[in-house]
Amino acid sequence: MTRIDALRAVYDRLSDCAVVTIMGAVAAEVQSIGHRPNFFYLQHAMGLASSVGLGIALSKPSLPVVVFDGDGSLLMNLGGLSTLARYRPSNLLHVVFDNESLLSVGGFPTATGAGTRLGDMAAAAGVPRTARVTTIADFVSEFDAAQQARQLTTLVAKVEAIGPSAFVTDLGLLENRFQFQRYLHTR
Ligand SMILES: Cc1ncc(C[n+]2csc(CCOP(=O)(O)OP(=O)(O)O)c2C)c(N)n1
Repeated sequence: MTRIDALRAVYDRLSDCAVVTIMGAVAAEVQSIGHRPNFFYLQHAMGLASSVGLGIALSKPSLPVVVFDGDGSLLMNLGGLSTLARYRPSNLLHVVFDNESLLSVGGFPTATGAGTRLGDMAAAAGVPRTARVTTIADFVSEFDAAQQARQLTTLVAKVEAIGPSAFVTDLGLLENRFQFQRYLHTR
């Protein structure tokens, strides 16, 4: 499974959620499918997308929040899993695209290729629902199940280490920030 195909498969489900992505390849891929005012790309603060998603989910309990994280990013902030689990907002879906790689900075391997299982780590931290998928069909079905369950979920999607050929955007960081902030005020 490629991440862009997985993103395309759930794109229509993202219109009524606050969406937070990590920087780099994922952000570029989401933008290549189509930016929306409810999408925020957390540039530079590596590892903290789930923490930003947690804050939004806790402050807007009726708003579904989806975080698109990466294996390298999550490994930089493993303590974030225990904080997610401690507050366990029912409206937060934490998707981790595990490509076993720091793809955005050249493709250096991460520990998940050597056996580290992020879903198990999330479960051990206390995240009440976890799943691991390797196909688009399972990704979509677990994505839907997580949103229907109304329970904090970490969904690990094993994906190929393939990304966009270039990270081109005409969306400025501040423009994205203010647009997203305005979106949150409407919810
Ligand atoms: C604190 C910090 N360290 C390093 C970087 C450089 N950096 C940007 S993206 C990235 C890799 C992210 O890896 P992963 O979360 O696995 O996502 P992928 O790039 O594979 O999609 C790195 C190391 C950074 N932005 N911030």
